[in-house]
Amino acid sequence: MKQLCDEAFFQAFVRMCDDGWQQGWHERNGGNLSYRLRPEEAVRIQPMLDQKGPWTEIGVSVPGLAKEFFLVTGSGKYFRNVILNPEDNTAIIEIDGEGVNYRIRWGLSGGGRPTSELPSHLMNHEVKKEVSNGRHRVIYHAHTTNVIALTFVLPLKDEVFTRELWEMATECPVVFPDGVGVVGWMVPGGRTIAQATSKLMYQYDAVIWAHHGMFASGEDFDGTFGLMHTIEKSAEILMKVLAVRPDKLQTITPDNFRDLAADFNVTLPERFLYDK
Ligand code: 2HA
Ligand code: ZN
Repeated sequence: MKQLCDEAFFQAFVRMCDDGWQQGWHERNGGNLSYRLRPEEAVRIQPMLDQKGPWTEIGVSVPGLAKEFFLVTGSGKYFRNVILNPEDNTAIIEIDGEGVNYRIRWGLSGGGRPTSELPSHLMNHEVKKEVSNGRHRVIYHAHTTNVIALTFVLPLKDEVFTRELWEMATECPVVFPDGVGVVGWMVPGGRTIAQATSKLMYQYDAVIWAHHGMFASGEDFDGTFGLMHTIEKSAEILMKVLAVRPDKLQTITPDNFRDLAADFNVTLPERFLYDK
């Protein structure tokens, strides 16, 4: 019989966990990943779903995700172990018809619960499903070192983070033309931070959590990992620049960005192209 681990989406999920671990973004049990299955994938895996766990409250209401299936990392599980034993470290969950409860249908073979950030993942999925007309399927949370460092030294404003990160690499405004959102420090793992983050997901594909990490959303694993990687690399360059010469000698100017936007067919909101 076909196994879940033969599915392409499952293999891409496991690979992405390992890629994130290799980048150094997942110390201990840090970070989490979720994937909203395509209808045909959910149908195909039904014979492999060997559990019907108890319905459990999500803690938030996501009616837009009623009856959807997700592959998620487990709470307290280490990204570095996912590739060694995916069945123990991840789970397939099903959302009920109202979008208020979930149940485990496969995985977490040694026991456990889905990621502690399930409210944020599901609220972000609900928003992104709506605004992308169903195209976005991946939500990724990582403890990206340089982005975290920046939240101690830059004002916690979307405009400032977006502009500074854009300036650090020419392709940045092409990769995240809508910019990045910033949430001030909040207690992780609950409804309040989920609400604040998902509100920003209407506008942005990436949201920074001050002194904690980042959330990224995308259509597939490559695009979502690539977005996280691009932003974190840009933050790394910015940290180096700030360490050596905070008053940059030269940079990419607002008019440079406007020229880039015209040539690369992207719209860059003028609110990020302010005079400094
Ligand atoms: O430990 O990253 O935000 C998992 C987390 C919580
Ligand atoms: Zn975290």
